[in-house]
Amino acid sequence: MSHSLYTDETPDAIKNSKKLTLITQSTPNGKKVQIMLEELKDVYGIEWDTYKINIGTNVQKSDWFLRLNPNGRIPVLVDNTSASGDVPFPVMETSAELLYLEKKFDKNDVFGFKDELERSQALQWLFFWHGSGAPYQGQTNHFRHAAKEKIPYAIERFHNETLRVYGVIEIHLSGKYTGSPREYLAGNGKGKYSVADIGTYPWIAMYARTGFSEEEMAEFPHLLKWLERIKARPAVQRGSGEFYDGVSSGEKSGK
Ligand SMILES: N[C@@H](CCC(=O)N[C@@H](CS)C(=O)NCC(=O)O)C(=O)O
Repeated sequence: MSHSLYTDETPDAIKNSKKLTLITQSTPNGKKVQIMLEELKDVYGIEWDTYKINIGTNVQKSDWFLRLNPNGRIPVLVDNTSASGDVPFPVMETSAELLYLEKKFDKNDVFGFKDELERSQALQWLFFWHGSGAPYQGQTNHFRHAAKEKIPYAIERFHNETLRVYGVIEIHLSGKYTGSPREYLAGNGKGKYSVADIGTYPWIAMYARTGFSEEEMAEFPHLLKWLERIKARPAVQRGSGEFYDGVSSGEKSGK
């Protein structure tokens, strides 16, 4: 390879793929893109390769990975089919990845919208979770479960902010101010299952692991029903399922 996005260290499975490759681990962020690919498979029969890593080894901080995503985090899409010359096209940041996949494969807007205003709604909720949900819930996880020092203020702050964000989604789904309850985040009327839901669901689905009690969640009945509705989808179950556990053979440690 003459270009610098791949090196000798880049796993062959990624370099030599004739398809688009998802580099992932089955965390909430990984699941967003896993689910989107599985949904597109059900509608359009798309094919891709999956390369599973273990972020516990810090392989995502190694040189070969940082060339594909300087942020050193999963998931990343590497599209060898959108290559200019022999240069692959990498996509970082989950919401951008969902939109890339939507544009590339979802010709009938099954997971998006033709109408510009409905499309704007989907972007609003996708950005809302990306900017205001995932960072707070991620920090709640960090300070509650991972931090060596337990700092009560930090735990409480992020716990409460995440609950506030759940409350925003509850207001939206319940129709508190519009008089019309909704089933999904974006779209006219009751809404339509879309990238906005796919980008939000995997995080809220792990509320118990983050440390939210059933009593706290009972404040959000519409949010809980929305979770159940999405969980029932076969593509969501596959995208969160066993296939994505473990690592791919050939994964190289960054150390
Ligand atoms: N804003 C990023 C966040 C990605 C992210 O935080 N990924 C986590 C896993 S859920 C990760 O790779 N952590 C490993 C690390 O921080 O080194 C996105 O939406 O893609």
